[in-house]
Amino acid sequence: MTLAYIGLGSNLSDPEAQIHQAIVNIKSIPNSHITQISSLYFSRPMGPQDQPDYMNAVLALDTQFSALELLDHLQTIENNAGRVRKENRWGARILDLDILLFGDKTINTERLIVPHYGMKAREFVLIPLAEIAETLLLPDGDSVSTLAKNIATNDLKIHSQLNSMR
Ligand code: 5RU
Ligand code: CA
Ligand code: CA
Repeated sequence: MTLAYIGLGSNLSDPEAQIHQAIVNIKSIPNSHITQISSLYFSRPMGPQDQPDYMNAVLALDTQFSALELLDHLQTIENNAGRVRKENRWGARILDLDILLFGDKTINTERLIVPHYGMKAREFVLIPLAEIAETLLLPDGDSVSTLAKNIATNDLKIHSQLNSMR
């Protein structure tokens, strides 16, 4: 079994409902169990600014799958939510499910890079991650709590608890 951390994001088509439904669907991934879910957060868009605010959360999933098998499951859930791949990189999306961490593995392939390359610079990842994994260290030894404490909040706000969905 591997403890994976997954980032969830949405800024289209009722983001709160999208995140809720994504959690329901992640719960139905076989051979895997959600162990922690962060609060749901409102966040300002990073990258392109001409898009709606996001809702973001992070969850921990104990899984028997390989990282690439897990990625297949997550991409199926994204596609079933109606996600369409557009030319505009980093534009608005119905649902984005990222593998942030996969145990303490480092993965560098065409399809998948873990740890997620942007996570140390994104408050909407670090702050929810620190909420559910206070003592977690990244594969490079950095403390998630220390990174979260030192990053600018960029107006990140808790919207609601998702704990009841475990
Ligand atoms: C450049 C900088 C590009 C940071 C991206 C999300 C980035 C986002 C999200 C919020 C993107 C990738 N902003 N911007 N939440 N994804 N708040 O999930 F993150 S595009
Ligand atoms: Ca993302
Ligand atoms: Ca993604």
